[in-house]
Amino acid sequence: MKENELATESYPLIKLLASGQFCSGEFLGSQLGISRAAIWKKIKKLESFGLHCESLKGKGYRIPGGLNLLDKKQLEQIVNEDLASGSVELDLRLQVGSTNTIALEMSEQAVPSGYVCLAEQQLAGRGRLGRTWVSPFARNIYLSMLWRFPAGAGSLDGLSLVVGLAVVRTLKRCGLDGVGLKWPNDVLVLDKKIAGILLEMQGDATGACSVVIGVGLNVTMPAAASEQITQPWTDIGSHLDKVDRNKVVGYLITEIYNALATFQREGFLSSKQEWERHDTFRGQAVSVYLGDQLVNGVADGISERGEFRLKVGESTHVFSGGEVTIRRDTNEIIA
Ligand code: BT5
Repeated sequence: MKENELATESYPLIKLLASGQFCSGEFLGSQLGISRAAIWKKIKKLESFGLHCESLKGKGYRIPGGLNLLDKKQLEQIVNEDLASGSVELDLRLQVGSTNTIALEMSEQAVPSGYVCLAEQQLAGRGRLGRTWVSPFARNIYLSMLWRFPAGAGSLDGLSLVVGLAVVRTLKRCGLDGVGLKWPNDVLVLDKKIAGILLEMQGDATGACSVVIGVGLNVTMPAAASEQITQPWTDIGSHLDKVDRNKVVGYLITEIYNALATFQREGFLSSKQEWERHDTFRGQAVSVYLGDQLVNGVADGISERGEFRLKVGESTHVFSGGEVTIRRDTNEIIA
């Protein structure tokens, strides 16, 4: 059985246990039309999603703390109320390799700007330069939006920065303070990474192109999964008591949609000041890694096209996206 088939098969049971309350084997069996022994077998399989299920004699089974599952109807309602103009097509999946891969496949069909693939879990979530995005089941947000740019790739300077701002606006609307940006694609809260952005393009520099905008945003990261993250990280749940994942996703979708529509009309320049207000590295000693090459200097904001500016002595170097990784000049290890 393939992994996503297992997810589909297990989902009715996951929904019954999502409240976090104890459910007896008998109740679960009657709801799903199977025996108590079959329920026990299914409960064991939930471990493969990183879902630990407690069992107590006389009470039954529960997922401690419960799960805030994504709900398509609820999401559509939030997005429809929140989006002033335009429209979004929501494609909600349980388990995928990468939502970016699905959206890239959809971009080859006649799907318009605003198509969104969301998943409860990614088995091969990816970051830039072949890095991994840790994507446990039903805890965080994994989202990819497709956008078509008729003017071609030459018009996309600063796009990932604008998406970063959309994530910042979302987090602020949810009530989070201390949100900042790290060029080109990280969103930080009090210097720890809470979200990452991965843009993948199809088309060429001169003709029309399609861009898949992938965003991973941590909501309530389980401890076991967090052990795989190779740099300081955080999630919304560490800063706010109550988080409604559907609300966060709904806001995130409308903020990204609005940011892309504005970017398409106006380009990056109108967002530059807002980006600079959230720049966490400005004025700090940093190292820029360009493949094997290393340049040390002081972060000096961004250019009008959204490039990273680095002061080295009296001169200023400018770096555009792609192969660049920036680290603070400390001993901390940042991937
Ligand atoms: C990114 O790459 O930050 C882009 C991440 C984009 C993820 C989304 S999820 C939806 C869509 N589908 C995908 O397959 N991808 C996109 P990068 O700058 O290369 O950062 C990767 C690094 O971030 C890793 O090497 C880890 O150090 C760290 N990391 C991995 N998972 C993390 C997480 N959940 N939270 C915080 N940091 C993480």
